[in-house]
Amino acid sequence: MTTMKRATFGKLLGSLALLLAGGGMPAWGRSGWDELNLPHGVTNVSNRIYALHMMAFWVCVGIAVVVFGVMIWSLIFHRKARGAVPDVSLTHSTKVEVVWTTVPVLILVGMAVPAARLLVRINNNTDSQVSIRVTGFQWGWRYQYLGTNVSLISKLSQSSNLARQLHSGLGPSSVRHYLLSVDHPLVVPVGEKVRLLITSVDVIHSWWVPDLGVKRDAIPGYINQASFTIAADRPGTYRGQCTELCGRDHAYMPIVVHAVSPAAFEAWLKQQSAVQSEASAGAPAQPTSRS
Ligand SMILES: [Cu+2]
Repeated sequence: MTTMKRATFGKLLGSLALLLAGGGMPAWGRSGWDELNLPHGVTNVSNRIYALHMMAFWVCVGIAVVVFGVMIWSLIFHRKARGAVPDVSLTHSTKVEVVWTTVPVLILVGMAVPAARLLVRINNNTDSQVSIRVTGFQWGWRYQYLGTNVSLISKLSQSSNLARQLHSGLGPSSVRHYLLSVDHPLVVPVGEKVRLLITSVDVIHSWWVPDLGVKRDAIPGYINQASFTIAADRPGTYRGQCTELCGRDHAYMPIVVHAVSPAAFEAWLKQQSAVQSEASAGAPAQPTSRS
């Protein structure tokens, strides 16, 4: 092994050791590692999804360590060079068969029970305080706040839209949140359960915001439900994308959710309602954005 190869190998081993120890990666930093992993998110459900994901991850790591450990140990200590001779008299062992059947069954049941519990929780859309109809279309989203006259058309922001075009004079790196920003974000209150009624007017889309733990298909002719409650202490902006390949501009219909306090949400809804009532009385509706 050359000195360079040895140094690279040493760096890799060092990084792996730090990673397994749960420490920060020297080059990536904590945020870099977080970027590679599933996000914790800002809802109770997204946190539970994360915990379940990590549990499954460590179970897989444990299985890999045991399986590869036994395999490597066998390769080293029972190789022909050491004089190992196959035991041809051994045809089967009931004891071993019971063990290798029971252990995986117990592992699977142990993972399936919390997963099923979480699925039931994810699909509980009752007792929501805010209901919003989400309609996917080529290429954007329409949000209608049920019980009000407020509705928004949310499309890729002007800056991202320009930067994606050749010879526009604007480069992708010059745009903040390139392809992840919109003209009119969805505004929701924190600490309240928001129910989404998701559908589509043309092809299948999918509404996906990882931080909310929500990913639901928007299917023409069907209404799928999803709900989330953003933690009261986590107002902010959360971004997502259409995650069903829906055609030419599939990559250009992002989702942006603004989570604000319930009081700010009520004020915003009132203001939007007044603006849109006025607009519908005269010119075509043109909702204003909060951001
Ligand atoms: Cu789409």
